[in-house]
Amino acid sequence: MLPPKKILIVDDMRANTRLLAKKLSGEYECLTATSGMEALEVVHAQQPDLILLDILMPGMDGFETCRQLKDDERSRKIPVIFITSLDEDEDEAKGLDLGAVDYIRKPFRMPIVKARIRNHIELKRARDLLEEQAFIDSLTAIPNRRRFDAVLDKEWRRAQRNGAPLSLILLDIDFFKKYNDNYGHQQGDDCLRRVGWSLKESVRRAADFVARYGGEEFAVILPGTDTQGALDASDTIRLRISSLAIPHEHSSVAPHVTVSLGVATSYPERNHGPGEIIDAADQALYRAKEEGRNTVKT
Ligand code: GH3
Ligand code: MG
Ligand code: MG
Ligand code: MG
Repeated sequence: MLPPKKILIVDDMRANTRLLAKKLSGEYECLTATSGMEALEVVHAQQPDLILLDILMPGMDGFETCRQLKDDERSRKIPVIFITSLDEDEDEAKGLDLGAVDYIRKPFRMPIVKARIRNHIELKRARDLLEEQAFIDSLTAIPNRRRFDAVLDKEWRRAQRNGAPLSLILLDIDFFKKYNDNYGHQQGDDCLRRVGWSLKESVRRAADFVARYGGEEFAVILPGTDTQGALDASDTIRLRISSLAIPHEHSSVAPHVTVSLGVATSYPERNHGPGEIIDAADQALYRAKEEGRNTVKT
């Protein structure tokens, strides 16, 4: 059984939060807050699945709270439903303009509140699933090129800010065309899956990011890692994939599947883009191929 979804109920009147929590607690885990500030704290600590937000509150009102939630990457995607005694059309329009998904007027009717919550949680679930699928490679179930581009961009900008090194490994399976020709595409696909998983298991740091970069090419982004660290990681990867001992009788380097790796490290400067680290890793990979494959080059 999945854990119940979490709903944050925000209202300056404790009687209101208590009533809603009581009515919803059969279906949901209910969190409460009695001010906008407290709501932001609870949101960031607990990551609720949906927020019911009062508008008229002393201090920061619901509109401002919603604005801040939508301005923050960590809370931007959590659906907000206003639940308020303000019943002018302008107020409702303003609430929806601020990014709320719905607007319920007090006094509310509980079955309607419940139905709307259920709908918005379901919509959010479907949206999350689609988004996830758009960023996952369907063959290997690891992140795809689209995801790679987004992560590299983010890490590049982070490294620009904090002056830390950023390393990139590009990995390419040796003589994979011959592998397909000899064993067939199905087995080729299996080989790609095994290499992808092995790669994922080889990287240890939480910040390290593995993706399928293209056909039989994979990439690893290593934030805060210098050249030596990236070379060490590359050797671990190379040996680990080699030790899978996937038979490859037509390979000229070994009787099993091997990989070549190109490593690049940057200290990203302002006005430079991540294209240069990709080019550098690509050139290093080319050298690894030239120098006989089953090796790592910078
Ligand atoms: P090298 O050692 O120089 O890298 O030689 P190679 O044969 O691996 O290089 P090449 O780029 O010529 O061939 C890559 C092959 O990868 C060709 C293509 O059919 C195969 N490939 C690409 N994507 C997939 C896939 O999704 N599944 C399978 N089975 N094969 C794929
Ligand atoms: Mg109020
Ligand atoms: Mg290739
Ligand atoms: Mg290849």
